[in-house]
Amino acid sequence: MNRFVTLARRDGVGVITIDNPPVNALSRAVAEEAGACLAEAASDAEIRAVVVMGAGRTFVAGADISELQKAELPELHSLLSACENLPKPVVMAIHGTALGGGLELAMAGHYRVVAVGAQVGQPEVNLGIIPGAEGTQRLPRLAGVARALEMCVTGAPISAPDALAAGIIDKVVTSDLLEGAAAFALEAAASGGPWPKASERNEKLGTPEQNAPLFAAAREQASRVRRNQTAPLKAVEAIEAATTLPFAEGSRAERALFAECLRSAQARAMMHAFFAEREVAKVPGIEKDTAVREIASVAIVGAGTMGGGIAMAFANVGIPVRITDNDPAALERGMATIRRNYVNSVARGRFTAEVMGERMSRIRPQSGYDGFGEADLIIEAVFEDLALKKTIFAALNAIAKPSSILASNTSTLNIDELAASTSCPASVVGLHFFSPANVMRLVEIVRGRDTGADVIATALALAKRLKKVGVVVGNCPGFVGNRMLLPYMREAQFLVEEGATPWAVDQALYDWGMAMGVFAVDDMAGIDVAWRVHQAHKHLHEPGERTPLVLDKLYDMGRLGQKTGRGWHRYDENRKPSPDPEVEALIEQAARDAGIERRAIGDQEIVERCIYALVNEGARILEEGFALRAGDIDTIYLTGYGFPIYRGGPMWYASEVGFAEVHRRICEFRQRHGELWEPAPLLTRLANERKNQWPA
Ligand code: T1G
Repeated sequence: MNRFVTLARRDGVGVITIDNPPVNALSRAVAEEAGACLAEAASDAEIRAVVVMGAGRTFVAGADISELQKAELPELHSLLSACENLPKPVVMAIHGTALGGGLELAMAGHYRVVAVGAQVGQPEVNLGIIPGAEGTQRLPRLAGVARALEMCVTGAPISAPDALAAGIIDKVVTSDLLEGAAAFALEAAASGGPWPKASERNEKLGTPEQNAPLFAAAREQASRVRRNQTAPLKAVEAIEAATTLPFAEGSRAERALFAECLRSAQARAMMHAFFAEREVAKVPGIEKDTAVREIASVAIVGAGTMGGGIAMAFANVGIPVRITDNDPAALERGMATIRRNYVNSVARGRFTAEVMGERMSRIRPQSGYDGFGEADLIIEAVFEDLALKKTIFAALNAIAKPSSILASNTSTLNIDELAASTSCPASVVGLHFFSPANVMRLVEIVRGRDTGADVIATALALAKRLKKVGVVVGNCPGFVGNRMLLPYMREAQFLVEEGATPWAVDQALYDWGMAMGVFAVDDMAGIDVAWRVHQAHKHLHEPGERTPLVLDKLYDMGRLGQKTGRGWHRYDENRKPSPDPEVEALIEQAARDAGIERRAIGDQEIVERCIYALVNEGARILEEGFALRAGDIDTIYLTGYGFPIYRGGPMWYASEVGFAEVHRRICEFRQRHGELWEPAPLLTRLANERKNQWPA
């Protein structure tokens, strides 16, 4: 008895339905059962044509990634061949998504009929692999080399109309999909065949002269948009094989490249990241049926960079926003920035001026708190000053409606202290967005001592609605992301005092994969912001503890980063950074005055001291319970701090290096640099127990 795939007979059409919730992943069992249904349909004289479709919300969203994670090679070739060589027309009826192995299965059919709103794609590079079920061989034959390269190198899905125009699908159905597909299939059957096989279509494969510039451009694009990632380049290689080898040989070449990718550290890291990002939504005490408060309107206090970006994030998904600032000029500047950002997006063709108009119309600037009493959610986004925030929370408490949620965008301050300024601590939560808030996917959802389960559930659902990743964290100074960032930035500053230059530190971290170097991030966010965080955390330092020497000097000199053209680096009018000899001299002098011996420092030490500082603090956070899982910490760094996806996040990276080795290096750093490098007890325990997995 099949568990996942069924064959139904419908007026001469054999309807094969794949039902493997939630996304009909093509697991080994599903592939086997589908093959059996095809064989049955082939031998049933009553059946003149076959329609294959998915049950529930989508067609097939790919091979089962949990099987791939075990480096199990999916065996799909026999199913694909059975489809393509069936002596009856096979029509793939696609709704929702046909991704990865799902599109590859679809392309093995003779025809593809798609519902409006469906998307198709080869997103395998997002998992550090390439299409492994003949997708790199059939797609260029259906859509041409250029389109196939675009889809496999970027991994971005395309819409039904684009897929139709590209020749990937045959028809977009506006009415009932099964109806439309069955009719299409019977028409094809009536034609008597032969029915088109993508594997035999060579007319779009181009000539070596035509293709050479395409492959060169695709390799350049792969290196640029997916820096240091191997899979996109392997995908280009596989498509190249499609243009130079017969189908069967090209498919063998693809399978070899696929196997190579599947067994790579990058694929392990990116599959970890895939599941970790989905796991963050599973929070103990928050069940699928936990009550969620309705959020139909939002109000924001503070129209600075963060307030403005947050307003855009809500307006972009259709939620009206009121925004106020006690400084009318700041409110005006904030609205001008919002408008400028939208104008830039229209200019880049992201959406139309009409859409811009709709979004702008949802953002209502105002002075004072009129109407704030109607808002379902009020977010305070003023600069980091506890006293000011407490005053604002007390004022909001007086006007907010009982069902309203009061949230703070603070990046470091104590949520319980803010909640204590209200009479409804259960409705108080931290919603820590990342700059630019209309772009960055991460939202740290800070759970206070009294924050209600319904408020956490509401925040998680809201993050999904904003197309962001909400990660629930505990209420400690700096929460998770920024708390780990402090030792990371501390080490970077110590490294330059000991002999490296800010430029060399940034280059080493960038080459290792970080989206930006630590000093470039400081300069972008503003040295004044880092200075304020530094001041706010001074009380955490032990007496006599070594602290960075130069940041305060830069602040005192008005070197605030990009916005003043000078920070750790120097910036030209296009904000292009370059090394600043004045800062290097300033650092040398500060080190000399502090009696610090300077020496040559290599990239490996730079990377290890910065990344292991992250890991060590992450381990403390985990054992103190301020993060639910190591995967949550990884997701925070991957979606909020520019950590390279192909390294899986700091905690995953440490488990790949091996806890014993990370611990050994940390002990060496403690030996040389002191107690700041005291290894986290959890890390010491795992290293001693020779374990390489963080506790679940
Ligand atoms: N395998 C296993 N589980 C999957 C899965 C998959 N392919 N896709 C999704 N899930 C689970 C996910 O973990 C979550 O589980 C639930 O489904 C809902 O997902 C041979 C080798 C389809 C766009 O890369 O992009 O085919 O947390 O929360 O936001 O060449 O899921 O509920 O327990 O993301 O609506 C290629 C991956 C595979 C697509 C839906 N395919 N999936 O998004 O839901 S490699 C992909 C997605 C391959 C072949 C190769 C998205 C989605 P849980 P969700 P969503």
